[in-house]
Amino acid sequence: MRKTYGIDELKRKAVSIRRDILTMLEKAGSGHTGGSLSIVEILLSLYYGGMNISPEEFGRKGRDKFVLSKGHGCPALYAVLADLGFFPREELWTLRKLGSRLQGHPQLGLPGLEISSGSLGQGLSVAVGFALADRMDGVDARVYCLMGDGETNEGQIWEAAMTAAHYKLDKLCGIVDYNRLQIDGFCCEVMDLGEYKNKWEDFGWHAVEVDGHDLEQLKGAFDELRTVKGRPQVVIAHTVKGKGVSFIENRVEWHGVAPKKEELEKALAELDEQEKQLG
Ligand SMILES: Cc1ncc(C[n+]2csc(CCOP(=O)(O)OP(=O)(O)O)c2C)c(N)n1
Ligand SMILES: [Mg+2]
Repeated sequence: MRKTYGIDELKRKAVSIRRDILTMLEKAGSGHTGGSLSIVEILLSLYYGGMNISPEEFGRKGRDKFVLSKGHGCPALYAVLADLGFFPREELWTLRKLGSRLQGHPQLGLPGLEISSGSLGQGLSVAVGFALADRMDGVDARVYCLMGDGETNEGQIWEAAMTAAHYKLDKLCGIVDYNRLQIDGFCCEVMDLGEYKNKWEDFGWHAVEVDGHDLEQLKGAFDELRTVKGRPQVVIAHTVKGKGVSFIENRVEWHGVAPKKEELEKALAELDEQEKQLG
């Protein structure tokens, strides 16, 4: 039996996952801080409830599958996978080291990973392939694909979106980490995404918007979307890049840098405070 997690437990977990992310990045001396911190609740909602997946089931036909299309957010995924026991927790501290299974972008070979990723724009196409393959195999499983909002500037995303709607892939669920920032500025300035929900709907998807840090809203959305028939679904998750650390939140300069020792200490103190507030 898979363990079930309450919202309060997951809130505490979000703090400890953020602690791990920041510690890993500081030890690595490089990596993507903002875009890792923004996806914590999305990952928790899927891996600790929404998805039918566990280390024991990994590799079993019929498991739900997760594709981290925004591969640079992998410190968050690694922290979650380690916490669930996909690999030993000590390995977290080898992030980005030569020979480590935890590379700066996900590389197949690490238990829990379904694909290598990092070249943006490709993950949704892979997820479409997984969903089609499951259908052909008569397997009843869901496929989740987490994209960045800036990433959806890529044309390939929309080719995959059209394909998913054409084949009525109702086991496919996309999630967009809608944190409004990309590598070098606000999405609306770099390449405006326009009427974003409408865009997905026009491509034939069932789209919903949630607060991407609200675990109850996320759970509600993933539960509801499981019942949608004949159409792929997307969760537009409104998030804050760098969520959880005051001096990292919404700062474009925190896209691709790791905290230094004293920044880590300050950040960990903030997380300790948040944990205390949770009681
Ligand atoms: C094809 C490709 N082009 C460029 C990059 C470099 N890159 C890494 S992260 C990033 C920004 C992506 O923005 P977004 O999808 O909003 O993710 P966030 O930074 O918010 O996590 C870019 C351009 C890449 N990884 N792949
Ligand atoms: Mg973004």
